[in-house]
Amino acid sequence: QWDNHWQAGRSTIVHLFEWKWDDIADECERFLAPKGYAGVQISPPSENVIVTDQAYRPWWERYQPISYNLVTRSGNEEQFINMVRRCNNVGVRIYADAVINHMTGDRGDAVGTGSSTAATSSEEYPAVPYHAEHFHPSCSVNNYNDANNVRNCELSGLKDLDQSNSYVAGKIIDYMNKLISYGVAGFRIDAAKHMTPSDLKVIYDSLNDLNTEYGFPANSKPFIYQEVIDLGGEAVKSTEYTDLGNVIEFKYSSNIGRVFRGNDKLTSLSNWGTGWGFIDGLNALVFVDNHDNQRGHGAGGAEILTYKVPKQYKMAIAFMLAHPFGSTQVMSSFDFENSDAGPPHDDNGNILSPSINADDTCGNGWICEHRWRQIYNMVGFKNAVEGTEVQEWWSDGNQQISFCRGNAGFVAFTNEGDLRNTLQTCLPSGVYCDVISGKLDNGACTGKSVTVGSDGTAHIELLSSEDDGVLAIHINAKQ
Ligand code: ARE
Ligand code: CA
Repeated sequence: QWDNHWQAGRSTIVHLFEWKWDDIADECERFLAPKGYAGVQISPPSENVIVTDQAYRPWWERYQPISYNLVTRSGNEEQFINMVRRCNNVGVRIYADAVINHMTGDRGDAVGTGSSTAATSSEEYPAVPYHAEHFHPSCSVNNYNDANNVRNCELSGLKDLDQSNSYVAGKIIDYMNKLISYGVAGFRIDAAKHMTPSDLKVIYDSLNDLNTEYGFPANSKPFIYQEVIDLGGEAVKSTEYTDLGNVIEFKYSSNIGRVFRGNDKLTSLSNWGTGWGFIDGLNALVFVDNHDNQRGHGAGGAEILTYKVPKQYKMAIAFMLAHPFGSTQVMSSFDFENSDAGPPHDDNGNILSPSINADDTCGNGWICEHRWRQIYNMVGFKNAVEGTEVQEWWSDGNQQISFCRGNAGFVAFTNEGDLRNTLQTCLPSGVYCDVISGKLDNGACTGKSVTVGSDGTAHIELLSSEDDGVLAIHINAKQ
């Protein structure tokens, strides 16, 4: 449950938020595998209610399941199977977002993306089937100081399943085992905070081993990462879930945002990790932003960095990928102004595919942060320095830092002022390409280059006027 099943030489999960299955399959082959990404978090594959009372179909309708049939705006069951096979074939793992805490909100007689119907007000979901007896009595999650309220009442009015009921647990287990049989490598557990750890343990313990037909070794357990928002000061603690699997460390997201927004000094990052009150890195899944907090849902508020603040955002992601803490995840968004609006779509509500520009970036309303050079090249950095430690931490005592990863990589940041300094890079002598301002291309650097001397030092220049506030070099991008 803790092994993320990343292949050797790969790292980082990209959340292809609201992407269609066919597009994800293409993306695994044409981009994610060649760039060294380890996996994809997909939007919930279970059939969801169609929300009809808004100006557009909101992204969040996918967090209101109406059945466990695999048919959504992302595609149908056949397309799902095909995606997981094609991604696994090129060594990219698929992690499914499992919405198992609840079903829909109170939406009267409702229809789902696969034409299933439900009488939501009376908690009748015939396509599972679930009936009223499978849900907790109605009450609202309104007191985060009371674990029973958080777990046994309705989050945002969503009909709250009773996972202590063996029939309910069985339906959830069947759903997750179906996804395992199709080759997924694990699950994000949505709203895990709102479920009782002992009930989750029963479910996780009943999951099948990963399917060896997709290249997983025998006896592999699915990777589990649980959404437990714990910024402190509430009844439910993330440590209640670390015995069950990984937990998303939301303190990481809010703190890295605060620091790189300039509200704290980069020098304070010297003890980044458990020194900041985070759970242990081996238990933690981390990111700069996710689909909730990038738009003011969930937790973290104005501290969260997103694609809308690109310079600081890329610095924060570069720091995350340069630092060894946690299993890393990168957000890949569609452009939004309104926090409820769904993905780019046609007049019939069908999701549009991203277009791909000549410089690898996306169009058609898709941001594709994972295709930004500074981001995918830092995934390459992370892969190059795998297994090494942070060494030779340097700072100016304020907003400039640098450090080595073993003898494999070196990174420098400035969030204020020009950095001009001779620094220890820990690298063998030679000329290295900065993978932020460019890359190594046919033996030459398309961006800045750094000359490392025989003592491992180099003159580093990183000016506040540059597009990016980070410089990164590693052994796989040596001239
Ligand atoms: C939508 C409408 C609601 C409506 C409801 C039912 O927006 O107005 O009442 O439907 O009809 C997402 C959206 C919700 C949406 C829901 C269902 O964010 O807006 O509701 O889908 O369509 C808490 C939870 C945490 C949760 C966040 C959002 O603890 O688990 O809230 N995050 C996950 C997903 C979300 C998803 C759901 C759960 C539901 O990532 O995308 O919701 O499946 C403090 C607490 C946190 C709390 C936070 C916000 O910080 O510590 O625990 O997070 O406040 O309340
Ligand atoms: Ca619950």
